[in-house]
Amino acid sequence: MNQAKKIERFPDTATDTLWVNANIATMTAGDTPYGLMKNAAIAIHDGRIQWLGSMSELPADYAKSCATLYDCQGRLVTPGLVDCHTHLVHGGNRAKEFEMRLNGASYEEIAKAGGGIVSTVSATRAASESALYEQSAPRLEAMMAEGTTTVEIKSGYGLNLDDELKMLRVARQLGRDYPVNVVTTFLGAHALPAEYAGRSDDYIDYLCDSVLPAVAAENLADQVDAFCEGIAFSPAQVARVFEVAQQYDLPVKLHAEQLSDLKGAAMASEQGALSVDHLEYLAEDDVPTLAANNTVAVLLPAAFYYLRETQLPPMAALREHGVPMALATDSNPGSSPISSLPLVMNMACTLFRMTPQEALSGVTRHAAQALGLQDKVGSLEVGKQADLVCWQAHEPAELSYRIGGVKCRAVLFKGMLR
Ligand code: DI6
Ligand code: FE
Repeated sequence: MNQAKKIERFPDTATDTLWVNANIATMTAGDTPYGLMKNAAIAIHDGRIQWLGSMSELPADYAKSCATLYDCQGRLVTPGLVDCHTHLVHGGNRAKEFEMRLNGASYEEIAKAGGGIVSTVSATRAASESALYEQSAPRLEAMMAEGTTTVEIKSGYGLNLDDELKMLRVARQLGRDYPVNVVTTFLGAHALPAEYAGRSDDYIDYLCDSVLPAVAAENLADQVDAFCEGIAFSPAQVARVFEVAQQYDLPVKLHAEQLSDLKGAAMASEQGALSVDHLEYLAEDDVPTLAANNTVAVLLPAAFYYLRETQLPPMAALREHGVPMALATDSNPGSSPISSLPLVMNMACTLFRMTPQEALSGVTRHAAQALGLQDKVGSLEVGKQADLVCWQAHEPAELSYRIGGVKCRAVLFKGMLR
């Protein structure tokens, strides 16, 4: 770190908050594992990181001028966690379906029998905007308690104009009310609503002609996603939605290769998608396409676990080609009712054989990239937003090693203790 530059950046201002004696996993790119700085300090001013470095180099006036000083006592500090793929806003739950699955029904069978996503659609449509907010807020609070400071929230259980807008408004409102960055995603092409049964192309027309333009006009979505699957939409249908998204300058991403290989990931990557998500059935041959386009592979081990999937994503090929791998909860009522990113990290290590370092990169730097926010959050660097967690842990590997339950001692969001 170049100290002269740091001081120049914040000329005559005092430090607001100073964290000392920390083991800081900065998660910056480079050769140092975790970008780890032992016995280090971090100074915050105006919601941003003002200075970061070894205790021995800490400018004396920072300690004198700061309003609040935290002694981390050697504990681990990481960037606030980024959950880059969630379906947090939805009505109802699917505990009954969970029971059905345990009695032998498959996810696809449940979907074909009118259950699955479509049953959550009914509950979401039936909920008023305020009821939907009230149901969703506790899930956001649960995520925040586990160290999440940025969360992506998708629509996709409304599947008509009013209810998709309602979901996105709830997501935006949560972002205004809670100390967390919320990124919203339009996922109108999540499932075919019953009223369009047998007319999926007409539904895509409706999304492209009516729903997405209204979402864009109200500035309710930051990006656009779709579910490319046999039980959902074809790559050609997804491509039509992407075309309209691009007309509105909205970045795209895709649920791809979760249950079968439809070649959605390569198509999306070629269209410049920020990420392709799930990927258990991604062919090794398609991995170089992701690498060439710098598309993030978002892996969702909790959905893999919950559906008792056995097909692993092509981990070796993803690694070999240097594809950035992110991790997310996929928090949703059907295939991944989970809020904890640290638990997802453990699942990524045990189920996908990711290393603890890959897992932490997956919920910080690479997850930020999956949202196009890598210049703002996801690593601890001077000038970045001061979102960080001090854990009841000392080494970065502890976050992946525990099966949940690592406590946040303190969480800072935009420089404010929350
Ligand atoms: N893939 C998933 O795992 C979730 N959506 C998707 O496209 C499942 C959503 C649900 O079952 O409600
Ligand atoms: Fe999902």
